[in-house]
Amino acid sequence: MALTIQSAQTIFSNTQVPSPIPATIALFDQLNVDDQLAYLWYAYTEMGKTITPAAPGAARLQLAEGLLNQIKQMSSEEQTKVMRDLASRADTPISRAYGFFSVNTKLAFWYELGELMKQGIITPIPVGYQMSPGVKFVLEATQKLDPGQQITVLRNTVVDMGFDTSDLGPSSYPKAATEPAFQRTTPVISSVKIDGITEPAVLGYIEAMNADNFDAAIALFTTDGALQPPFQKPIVGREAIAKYMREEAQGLNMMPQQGICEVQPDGSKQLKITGVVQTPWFGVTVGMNISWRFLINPEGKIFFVAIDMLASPQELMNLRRV
Ligand code: EQ3
Repeated sequence: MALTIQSAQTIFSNTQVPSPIPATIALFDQLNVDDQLAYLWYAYTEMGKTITPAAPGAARLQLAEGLLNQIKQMSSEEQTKVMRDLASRADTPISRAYGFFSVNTKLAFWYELGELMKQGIITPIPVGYQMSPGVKFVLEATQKLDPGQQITVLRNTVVDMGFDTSDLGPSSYPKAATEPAFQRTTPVISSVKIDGITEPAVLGYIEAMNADNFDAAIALFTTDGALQPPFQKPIVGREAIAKYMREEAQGLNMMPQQGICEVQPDGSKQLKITGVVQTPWFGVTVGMNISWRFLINPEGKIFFVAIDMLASPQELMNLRRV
């Protein structure tokens, strides 16, 4: 039987337990715009007492510099309006420009705005703002998450801001900026050992990703292969996966720990591996518990891999189908 992405998505689906991350984001989405901005301020500054993101490099900040300079010139009311427009995804020139930024440039933009707010150069949360019960409720829900889940909530809310440019025709795209590299601060993890796993495509994938060698990683996929990032639809085809990896998978430290491999009657293999991933934004201070679900075709190529955030550390051991 031919492998399909739809059926691949269902492998090991009975080991999936609902993640508290989308539930927390759903609560956030119900807040009004000022409450959303305030929530992010309190969540970010509170989190900053224990973990702080690394400053984005100069090359990345340069991509956001034009917008940041425009905002710096504005009155404090105008600055507040820009932030409200971003949070409400309004169609304004700044909100459109932000919508075209890559994920990491969006994060760098807000990182810098946050720094400028702390210095008093950009107006902080709206003047006279009083924390509403809704904000308190979402903050309390956030405090119950582990640090890896908390930074995922922050990341996903920031990524969703700005005007949704996905429906605009290619003629409106600005010239794509080259994605700056993240400097690795920790040594590359080169020798990969995963309890229970000897599959060369999987070991090769982790090794290549840990060296930011996306060409080598892509070569392990079938031409019609797919990669499904957490909470997203599958990205299909080598070219699309390569673009995604260059934008979003740089500088990651992947530390798979254990897995299982089941050979199917047609010779394909289904593997589930659990472990920890670190993002260059927070380095070794935050580990995210994740799983990879691989479908390897009978020729040993990756047809599908889904990356899922685990609901709790206990899920690291949840490898059985029963
Ligand atoms: C200024 C302030 C505070 C207040 C204002 O009112 C509003 C906002 C938005 C503010 C600023 C907020 C800021 C600066 C937030 C910054 C958040 C950051 C830097 C979050 C970074 C998170 C990174 C994460 C969660 C990375 C996760 C990566 C994973 C799980 C990678 C998985 C992958 C694997 C394992 C693969 O095998 C394939 C690739 C893939 C990438 C999917």
